[in-house]
Amino acid sequence: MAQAGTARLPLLGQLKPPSSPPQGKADYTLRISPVSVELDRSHIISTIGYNGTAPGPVLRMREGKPVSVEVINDTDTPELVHWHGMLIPPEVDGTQEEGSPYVPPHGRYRFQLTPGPAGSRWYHSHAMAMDDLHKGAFTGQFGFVYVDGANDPGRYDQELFLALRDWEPFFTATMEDDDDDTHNDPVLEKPATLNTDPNGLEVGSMTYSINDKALGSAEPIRVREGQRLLIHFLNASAIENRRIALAGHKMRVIALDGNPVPTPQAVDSIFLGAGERVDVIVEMTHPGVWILGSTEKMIREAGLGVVVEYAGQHRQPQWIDPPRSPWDYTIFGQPASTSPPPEKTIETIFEKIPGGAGRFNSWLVNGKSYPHESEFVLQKGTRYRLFMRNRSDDAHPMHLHRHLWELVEMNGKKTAGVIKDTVVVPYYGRAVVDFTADQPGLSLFHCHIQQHMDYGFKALFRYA
Ligand SMILES: [Cu+2]
Repeated sequence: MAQAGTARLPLLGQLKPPSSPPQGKADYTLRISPVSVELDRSHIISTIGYNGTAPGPVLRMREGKPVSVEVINDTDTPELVHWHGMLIPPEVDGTQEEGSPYVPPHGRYRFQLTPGPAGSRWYHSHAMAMDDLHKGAFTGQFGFVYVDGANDPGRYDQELFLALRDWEPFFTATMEDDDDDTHNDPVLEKPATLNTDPNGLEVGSMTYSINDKALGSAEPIRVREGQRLLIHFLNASAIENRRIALAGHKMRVIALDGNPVPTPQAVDSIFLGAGERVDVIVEMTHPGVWILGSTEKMIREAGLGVVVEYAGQHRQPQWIDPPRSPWDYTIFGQPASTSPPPEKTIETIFEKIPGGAGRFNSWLVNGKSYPHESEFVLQKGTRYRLFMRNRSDDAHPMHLHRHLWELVEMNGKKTAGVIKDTVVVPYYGRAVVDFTADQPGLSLFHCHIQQHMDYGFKALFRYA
């Protein structure tokens, strides 16, 4: 949608609130209903989406300005709309475990929320799926929320919202993901003896897109030499972590999970766990026709990419493999703090029970599956150091609802100043974050891979 004087959004429309909404009408309306997604001309899939599309519209909100969102559920399944990365109360967080109300089948629910903090947030179904791959995050119920505020991304000529996505999930014994890229030196949490029981089925996919189009079927992102692109990436996958590159270009990372980083850095590729966002600035200095997409050839060729075309250039889109350097959050941080660490610590240990849920694996937090009744009780106003020890052979994107955490250590490497809501804990690795318990009410802590969450990989944090 072209907008005079602001960024062009070639791949997604935006919903803006009317300047003076009519009495009784919500600022935004989201309608949950069946949709068709035309990934390419010969591949149209059926799923559930918002407002007739998947992803749903980019919702633009202003930090601190209360809004109402009317959600109308045209399906026969109770639904939950979660506002990922927002600091809002449990009643509107869209999470059954926290006691948020469902949007009833063929019913509606009006959210009243105050958007914040500023930056790239997103909304998605938080319904459980279990062994039904047509529910929850496996559907097309996802979209960006961009909260405008004091963040200054600098000058740019185009702003793009790109959601990475896989479709048509199936249960499989073999996984194709980029977890090796989470790097693993040292393997601080590798158990001395490994459970060698045969693994249960995980979820895979063979069809991918950026937003709603497979590589080659969207209109190219059209650029001119000398332009600067601001790209908001979201990994909206229910399943997998992903690495992305733009052939011929470096990307300057300016924000992680929507929060500006202390030390922006230009990198050859970016890595996003399921649920994570990365904002980058790209200088268009290398005329040609290029592919922006997954660094995995098979996944890129199965749809996860989009063409970037300079004005006046006409040729086959080119791909160049970027150097294989491990993804490291800490390069965007600042030197570790020398002040004393928070006195209160929370220990979490993640383990997989291969085949622990019949055909599937089950997952333990501190030796047990959900629920945890009394294990995690927070004192309001207290700052905590949270240790996440991953004693499994998968990387897990861990998310804590309604709070922001500051990265202090990744696999033994100290840092400060990187503020996130989701962190990929490398396999057999460790992540340590600090956070302040300043959001009373229940808060869900979980792996953002839908199947892992459904089969035990979650815990409730509660306030005393
Ligand atoms: Cu997981």
